[in-house]
Amino acid sequence: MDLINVDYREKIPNNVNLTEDRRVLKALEGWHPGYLDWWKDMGPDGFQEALVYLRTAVSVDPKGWAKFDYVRMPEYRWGILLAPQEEGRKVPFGKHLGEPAWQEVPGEYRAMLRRLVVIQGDTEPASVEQQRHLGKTAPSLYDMRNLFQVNVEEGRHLWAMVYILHKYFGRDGREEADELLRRRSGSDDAPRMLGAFNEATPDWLSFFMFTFFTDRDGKMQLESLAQSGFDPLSRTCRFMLTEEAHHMFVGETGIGRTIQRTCEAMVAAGVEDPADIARVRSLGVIDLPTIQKKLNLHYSLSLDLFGSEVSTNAANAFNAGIKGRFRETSIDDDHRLESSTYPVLKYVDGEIKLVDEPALTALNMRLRDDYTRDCAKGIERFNKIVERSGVKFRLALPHVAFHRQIGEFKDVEATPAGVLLDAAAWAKQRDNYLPSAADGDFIASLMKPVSEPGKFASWISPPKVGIDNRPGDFEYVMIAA
Ligand code: BYC
Repeated sequence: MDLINVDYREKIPNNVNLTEDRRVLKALEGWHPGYLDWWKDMGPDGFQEALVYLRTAVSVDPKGWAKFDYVRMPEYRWGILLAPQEEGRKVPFGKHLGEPAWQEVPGEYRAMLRRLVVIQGDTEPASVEQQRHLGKTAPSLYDMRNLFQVNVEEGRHLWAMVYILHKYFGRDGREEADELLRRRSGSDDAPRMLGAFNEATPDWLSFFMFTFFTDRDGKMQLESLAQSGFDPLSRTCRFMLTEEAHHMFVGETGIGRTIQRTCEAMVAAGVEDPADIARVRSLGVIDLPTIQKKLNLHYSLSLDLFGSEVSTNAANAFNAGIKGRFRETSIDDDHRLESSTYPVLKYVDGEIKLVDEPALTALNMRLRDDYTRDCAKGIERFNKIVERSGVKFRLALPHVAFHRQIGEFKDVEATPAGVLLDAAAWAKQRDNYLPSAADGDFIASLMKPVSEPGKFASWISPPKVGIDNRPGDFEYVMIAA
């Protein structure tokens, strides 16, 4: 069995030797029809028959792992791909530091591991559900194709977690895998597990913000799970990260192209004041203050995904060797954190203060700080686009106390600058900080589909290069195939 290239003769393409693993193969074959039903019900609405120019993973070799071709999405080959096993890999942190990495689930950590795998798995179909209506308002065939690429790969990431559940968790794993197909984003009875995955993605700017901010949380969480002493989880997450990079590319270039178009239109029309929203909007582009509000919303929702700043769950998972830090193996310390501290931003006696906490319980805060640094670099790239155009405006990440539902700041209100507000002042100011209903209506009015190859909606610039180096007028989606 070739563990680098994937066996595509099988119904479920894989590099985990499924043909030899009858029990798991049978369990996955049993789960497959329910998955397809879910995809048809909850996947991209109205485009199930379209031919989409998609990449499919055919190998886990970093040098050439994907091939591109036209595919109908329900026929996409969702496979199970793990990064190759590293000979002699050791648990890289926690109290088992230096012991051989586990190839089976350690009994004492079973419940903890299953919970993390289920939470990770739950986010993947949730995002497909959130984005299912967007195809109908795609600003171009290029963007439509990118949306569908992200969607099929989130579907594959669900497969990745379901494989782990079926292979390593027996009967309760099978039940959890079924539950992953039962919960629905935004449902009252059976919502998805984490807050941001129950929010609507009403328009394409939200989609780009989601892929910039929320997929970036995905990257941070996957990086931490890729460090796991439970080797199959580590290998699964390592390969998922390869695909995740494209999702963040879609977000970053999507926001960047939106900003670019706004600035170009402002310069061409001689509009100098970015706050002159009515004039900017009359040009058929999204004004920069509204882009800032969308950014405020999606960043704050994504910060909630890191859990509480001080968390015994996080400490236990680290101690156990189950979930590490971002790029754990490149950090120069004892990888046990028994006696070190980490500064945590807290709400103390009516003020926001940095307080030293045991580093072990502060792991969510640390990962969130790594995330914030990564986001901030992206924001600077956006500011360069604005600067180059000559428009005077700067985008910025809001303060971490702004608009939070989880953790230290969940019971207070703060401005994007981090100034605390009482409830009445917040209610008055809210629409200056977060998208208002009127902002939503304006953005919705721009969401007119454009389906002629090479053409783009008024509010977004074309990309610099095509996917798979295809020319500008390439037909990325054959809608009426
Ligand atoms: N919403 O100790 P605490 C991705 C719960 S995104 C609702 O503060 P902990 C993707 C928590 O479950 C990455 N509930 O937090 C992106 C716990 O409840 P129980 C997904 C929340 O456990 C785009 C209680 O509050 N992967 O891949 O240290 C597209 C106290 O928890 C929330 C992961 O997240 C919330 N936001 O950390 C597609 C990795 N936050 O159990 C995909 C796996 C906390 O006491 N998950 N709670 O009833 C984890 O590592 C951790 O569970 C969390 C929370 C980081 C989520």
